[in-house]
Amino acid sequence: MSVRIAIIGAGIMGADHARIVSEDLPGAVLQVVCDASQTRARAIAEDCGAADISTDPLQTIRREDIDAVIIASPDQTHAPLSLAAIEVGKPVLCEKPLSQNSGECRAVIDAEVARGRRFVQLGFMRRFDPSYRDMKAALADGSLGQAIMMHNTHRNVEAPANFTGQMAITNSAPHEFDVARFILDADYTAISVFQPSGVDASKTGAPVFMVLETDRGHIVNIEVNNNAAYGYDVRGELVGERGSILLNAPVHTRRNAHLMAFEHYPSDWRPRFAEAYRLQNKAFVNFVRTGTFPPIASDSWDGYCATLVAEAGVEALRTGKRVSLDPMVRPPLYNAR
Ligand code: ISE
Repeated sequence: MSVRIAIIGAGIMGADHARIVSEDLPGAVLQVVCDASQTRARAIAEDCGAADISTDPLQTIRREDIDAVIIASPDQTHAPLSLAAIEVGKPVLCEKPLSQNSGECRAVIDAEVARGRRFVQLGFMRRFDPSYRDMKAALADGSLGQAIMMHNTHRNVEAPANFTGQMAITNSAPHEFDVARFILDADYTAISVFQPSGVDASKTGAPVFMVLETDRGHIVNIEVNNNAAYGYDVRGELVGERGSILLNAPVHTRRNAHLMAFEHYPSDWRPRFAEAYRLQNKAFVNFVRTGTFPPIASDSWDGYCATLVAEAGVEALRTGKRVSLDPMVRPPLYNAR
């Protein structure tokens, strides 16, 4: 039988998940689209052929005709809705971040530990991106030697109106916090955050530059510039003792004209990471069917780690000081990789 999925939140990511479920996920059906706005839920349900719509997320999660839930509603709803799904024993694919508050992440971990299994697959989709996967494989095959550093750049065209420098750390950078930690197989021990002088820090989308240290001695730097103007651009380079590997974005053509060469940039992250989203959602359906957590996916523990470092980053930005992170003890449930 097909996995019957409810999507909660019919904004930019909810709409994308609805399209993926209806067009690209054999073995899954889009059963319900739920959104606070009935009009928005209906529009997406009609576009993607969902069986039903709802405006009540808790009731949606509890419906008997729902096997699994994709949470794509605003950040502050992620943890409470994940908890509601765990309570009724339904697997969740939750958009990042799990919460912007580490205490709330801890509550999700406690609920999973109490039930003795993982329910939440977290939407840090970059782990599924072919270019990051190549990077991880290159490190594993030994050709680069030991990893030393990882450079990361994360640029959006224009920050949403509510975006502060703090949200560059709590909403954008968690992607890098997670994927660098995954590739390097290390935990962070400290973070320092810098802002170019002359930048109005209260301005929407003020850029930040972060330097992180890991418990295996790596240095990781991350530039987040949410007002880069020219396009959505994510770059990364892993530097090892004997070589380095750079991410390539999927670019299909290069145009030559007027004595210049041009390549296309997408206007946001969806085209850049389309394959990552598809593979991530496919892994989620497999998780729902088999009960086996996808080996490379992020879980609640990974979400907690990303939020802890984001909280430390916010403090580092506020105080201008390097902030250390305490070593963490991973509950055995999350060792099962
Ligand atoms: C947004 O919320 C995302 O998740 C995107 O992947 C990221 O690139 C963007 O910076 C975030 O604001």
